[in-house]
Amino acid sequence: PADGGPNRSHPLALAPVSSPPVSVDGFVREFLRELNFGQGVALSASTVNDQYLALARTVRHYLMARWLETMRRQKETQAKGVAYLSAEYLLGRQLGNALLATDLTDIVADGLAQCGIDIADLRAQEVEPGLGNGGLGRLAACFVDSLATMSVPCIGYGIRYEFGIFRQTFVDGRQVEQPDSWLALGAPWEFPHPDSAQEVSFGGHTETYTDSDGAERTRWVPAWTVQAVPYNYMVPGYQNGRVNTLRLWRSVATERFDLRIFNSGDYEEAVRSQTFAENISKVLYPEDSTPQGKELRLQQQYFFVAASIADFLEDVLPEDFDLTKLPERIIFQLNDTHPVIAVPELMRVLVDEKGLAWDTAWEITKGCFAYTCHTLLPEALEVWSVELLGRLLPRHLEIIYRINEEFLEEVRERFGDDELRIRRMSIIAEHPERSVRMAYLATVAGSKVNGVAELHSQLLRDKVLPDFNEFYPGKFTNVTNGITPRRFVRLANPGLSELITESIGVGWLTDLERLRELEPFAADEEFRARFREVKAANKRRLHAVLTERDGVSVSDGHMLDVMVKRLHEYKRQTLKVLHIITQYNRVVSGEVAAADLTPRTFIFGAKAAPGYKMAKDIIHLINAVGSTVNNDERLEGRLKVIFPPNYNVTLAEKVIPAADLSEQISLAGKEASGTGNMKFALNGALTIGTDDGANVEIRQLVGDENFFLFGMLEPEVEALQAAGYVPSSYYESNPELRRAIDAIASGVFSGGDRHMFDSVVGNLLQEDRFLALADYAAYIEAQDKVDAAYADQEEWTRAAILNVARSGFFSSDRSMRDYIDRIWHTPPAF
Ligand code: Z15
Repeated sequence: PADGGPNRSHPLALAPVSSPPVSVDGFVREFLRELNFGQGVALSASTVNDQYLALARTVRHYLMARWLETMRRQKETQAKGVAYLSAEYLLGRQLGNALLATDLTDIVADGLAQCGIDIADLRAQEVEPGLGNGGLGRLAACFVDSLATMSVPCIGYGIRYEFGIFRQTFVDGRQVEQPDSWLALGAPWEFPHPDSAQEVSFGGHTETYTDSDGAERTRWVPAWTVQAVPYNYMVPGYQNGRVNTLRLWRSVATERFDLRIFNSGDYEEAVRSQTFAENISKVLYPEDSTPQGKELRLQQQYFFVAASIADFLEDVLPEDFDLTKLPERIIFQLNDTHPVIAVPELMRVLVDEKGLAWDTAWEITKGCFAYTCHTLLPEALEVWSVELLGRLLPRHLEIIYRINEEFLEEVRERFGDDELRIRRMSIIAEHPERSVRMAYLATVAGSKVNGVAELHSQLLRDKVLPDFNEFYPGKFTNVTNGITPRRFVRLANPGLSELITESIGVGWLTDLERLRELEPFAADEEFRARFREVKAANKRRLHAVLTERDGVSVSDGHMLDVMVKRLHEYKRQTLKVLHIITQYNRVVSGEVAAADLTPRTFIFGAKAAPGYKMAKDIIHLINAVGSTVNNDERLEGRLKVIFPPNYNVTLAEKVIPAADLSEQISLAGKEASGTGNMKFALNGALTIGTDDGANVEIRQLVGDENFFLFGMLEPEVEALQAAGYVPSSYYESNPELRRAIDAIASGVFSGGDRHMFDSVVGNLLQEDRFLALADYAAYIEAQDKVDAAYADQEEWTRAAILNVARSGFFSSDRSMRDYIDRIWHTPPAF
């Protein structure tokens, strides 16, 4: 064309090139072509990694036409969509999911077999992108999966950390962190677009000036700038021909910045500045729900959010877009407070750069954001010191101050000069240092604020943000979390999936409430036998995985009792340990014959934040109890403790389908939702759990008789704490509890060392913030009931089947429908 641009009307450019032919021969040709021409090796000379990379690239070719088509249609229709803003996406391995989405699993397995390759070996080669810590990051991954499957327009925005969540190892039972070099062997799923980089600036100062119309305006004069380079990932819907986009940002030094320093002659400084810029997306902060207030973390947050907003406004929207219509085109969903700096950023862009009036910009902004809160722990609510925020983002601090002033003015208009209320509701806290309360900013700016389970949303309204709930009637809502059944049932549990499909037909995977049709099968003896056989096969598979991975075995015929989640005191892994020790003591004291114990294997999986001392001490204790229990012959092999290091999505997919019992034992009122709890129920484990988070809804759905409830309710917790909780009184009045704690303190699990676990014991007896001792008796009683129930395998299986049949509600497809109906108003767009 005359203007030198691409010829968009070339006949072959009108539509994306079609997908490669879907046949075994066609696949083999494509695969070998990738291996030879992409990877540059002959099949005979290729390594497993070569083969894996070639396979991944072949499979992504099959998705490419659909991806391009999805983007083309979205550009054309400009249908309203979601921009999910999340600092974390805990994706898990991509290959299996891509094969499932394209329905190519069998063709690919056959084709590889013809090449003499076992697909399982290639699957095992993939290093999962661990770009998240735990529940919050995995939730984001489930949500984008569901939106693609439901054909809802969505861009996921986040950070391409060079190092994801650390790899956990144990040395003498203690956690040691290793860097997660997930990119080292190649990154076949990502598409970098350095040409679409955005600039993100920091520091400096603001100044006022008079524009050409004579208006007083402000501009930000930043001190330094980095480039944000987008890396796109495909988010394929399940066999629906749609592929959405996940856009993760990587920081690199700007050429301009480098050159300036370079030209000044300071080569070393120029290289240093490059390192400095690249630090921003270097590593995921490993604290799950305990923000550290580090400057680099705020840099990360602003970095990805500023790049995303610029990307959306400059590259996604058409050039002539009327910005006052923005709320009709996009909703920015804030995944916790981590991206909340997006609020003043959008204001800055609209007012300072686009020249809109403040009030107009504020109306737009309020219509474009919604906020999800994921916690109730006060220490998890993010605040940034005014000193730091003002130094890094001076214009944003000014904007936050003005938002706060106008907001507090509204509060005054409504409630008069109620200074206590004003101080309580101010976005700016004065003590212990002047700081910005990010959750308040998000609540003021958001069109909606949601909690992640019924109980959590209620407590959010009543306990965490009651003033705001009063001030903004109708702003608060609930969306109970969910999980994607594609990954956590279909991929993780093919045996169960096949049994389900044989029984109720296809279609349940995208309409999970249809699992209800399994209910009558709970009464069918033959079905129960097959269900048990699936569980047994999953245990054998787990045994094979753990033998290969860690050299440990899962004993045949044991109940598999699983507690997998981040290590946090409120989740109460120590309560689980006290139960194991109690069982141990019952046998070594002679009260219970080993032969009368229900054989149980306890599996733990948990990473501790590297700076969280108590959590690391608890990991050490679990490992110590494990090695004592596992090596004590008096137990006759009837109790076993396994703690495979580095629990991640990949391991979860093997552990959860094998579980009989799911441990969800947080102190009532502390776990916002939990999502592991849902994965277990959907894979036919029974839950022993407190009345907390989504456990409440699981129990209501599966029925009390199919759930082991124990422990204080949230109001009882409140009351006990108000009355003054004295943990040692429980120790003194419960002999079995005393014996368990004494065993730790007397060195039973530390080769006679009486001080090794002082911190854990001292904390339990003197502080016990999460009331483990208060719930101990009830927990042991419930566990004894579990043992009794397990003895009747027919009844147990019946209950397990009903757990599956009645948990369809916990599909993240349902969560997405709720977000769409209550918050986003973004219908599917085909
Ligand atoms: C995180 O993983 C969760 C909450 C947080 O505030 C942070 Cl910073 C990280 C978890 C909740 O603890 C869990 O209960 C919930 O299920 C999950 O988010 C997803 O909502």
